[in-house]
Amino acid sequence: MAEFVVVANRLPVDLVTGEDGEQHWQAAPGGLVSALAPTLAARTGAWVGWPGVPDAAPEPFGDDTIGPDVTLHPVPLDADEIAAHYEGAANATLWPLYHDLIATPVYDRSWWSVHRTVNERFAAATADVADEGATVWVQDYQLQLVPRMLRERRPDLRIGFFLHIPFPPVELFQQLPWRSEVVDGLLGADLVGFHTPGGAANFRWLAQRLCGAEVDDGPIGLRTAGGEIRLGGRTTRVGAFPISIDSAAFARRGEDPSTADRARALRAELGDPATVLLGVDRLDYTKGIGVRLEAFSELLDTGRLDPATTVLVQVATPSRERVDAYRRTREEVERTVGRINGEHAGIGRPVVHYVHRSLPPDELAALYLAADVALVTPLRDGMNLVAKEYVATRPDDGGDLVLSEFTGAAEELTEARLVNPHDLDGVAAAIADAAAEVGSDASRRRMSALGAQVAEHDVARWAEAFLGALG
Ligand code: ADQ
Repeated sequence: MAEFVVVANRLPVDLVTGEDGEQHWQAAPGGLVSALAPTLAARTGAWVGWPGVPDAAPEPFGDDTIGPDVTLHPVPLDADEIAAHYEGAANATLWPLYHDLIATPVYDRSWWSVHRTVNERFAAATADVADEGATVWVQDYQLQLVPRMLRERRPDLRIGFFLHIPFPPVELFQQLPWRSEVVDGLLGADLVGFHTPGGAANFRWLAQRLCGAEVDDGPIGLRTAGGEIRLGGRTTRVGAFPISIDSAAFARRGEDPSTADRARALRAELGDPATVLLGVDRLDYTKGIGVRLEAFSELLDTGRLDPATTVLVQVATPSRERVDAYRRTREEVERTVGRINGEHAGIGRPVVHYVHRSLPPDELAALYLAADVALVTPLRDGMNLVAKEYVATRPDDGGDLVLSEFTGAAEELTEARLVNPHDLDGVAAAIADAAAEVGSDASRRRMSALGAQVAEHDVARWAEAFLGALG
């Protein structure tokens, strides 16, 4: 039995099939794992999650990489459940609804019924592993029904929930046929955390409107649980807890001479251009990859950037490839890259270098160090860790950051060149200005301020603030 339980869509390890045809576990390192490892390791810990492949139902097992006393509890999903719950309700209903309807959400009743069943399964697995009075931290939009389901099974638990994506404006959220169920599901928690105060305020308003809760109307605190929602004799608190990264680890990589060597080699491989622009994203329609490609294209068309001395590197990790909107986004991005290169590249000298793969952390760090300007232009993003990773990897205070106002990160990284991703002229102007001012005192001062912000507010502080508020 565990005193501290993390519940997330995925386990911190993936079940993969090796070249020998045998299945084995492979660490899936990520921000969440490094943020929670200290808390998990300090107590008897458990992590409840899906192993990432259909029908896998292994017994719980220990994982020493996180801590000596940490047990992983796989929750099995079959292929139909993956299609209806994960690809359907989570990624074709909730994801687009919570990201401002950039794609049209699909409201499918059969998906939702499977979504409910899967949330029940996660709640039941958690109820089985949590000790009397344990603390449980449920993560993200796939599991919003879990807090209520778990509360009903185990009223003794202290339950926290954190939403990693934006919580939408109330008038958009009201479209969801299961809106009251979701709000009530979250109200099963003692503390519900969001990236921004705005998301928390939207949720509080909906709790009153849809569930008849009593709420206070004070300002929502940052890194504290200010807002209170009272329903059925219980109180749920809400707060804004902006997530971050392991800033020191990124800074160490940035300072490592081997990273600088690799960054120099990368620039040489790119043909030693005067200016390197960089985009790094999951290939997702929310990330605004098309926006920056169009802005770049216009700058080349109008001669404001020179294709002989400027390159754009776009690294896009394959993502959710079985969901239609993602297939279309990939086609659009690849068509645009082809068009720009067709119009502006020289023979053997592309102007857009497009990589549709995930890169290892060392290579990513070298790219961050090699880039003069990082382009982070989502149409909507809960936080955006790439922006924070880029500034944390630049202990030289070099580089520049063009950042969409529509990211959670923009509320903290206020010294970045903030842009409205719907305003193509504005995005193009910010890119042109950043390219013209590479290495200037002004851009160094701004990068230094950005680096200091991310160094101070790292992911350990995020986890401490949330768990401190949860009590
Ligand atoms: P994501 O939408 O996945 O996360 P983001 O915050 O940018 O977005 O994190 C992406 C991560 O993947 C970063 O750590 C980045 O380094 C890595 N990555 C991206 N492309 C890569 C590549 N080609 N190779 C290797 N690594 C790559 C969701 C929300 C965000 C929120 C996070 C955390 O959508 O808004 O910031 O959760 O809460």
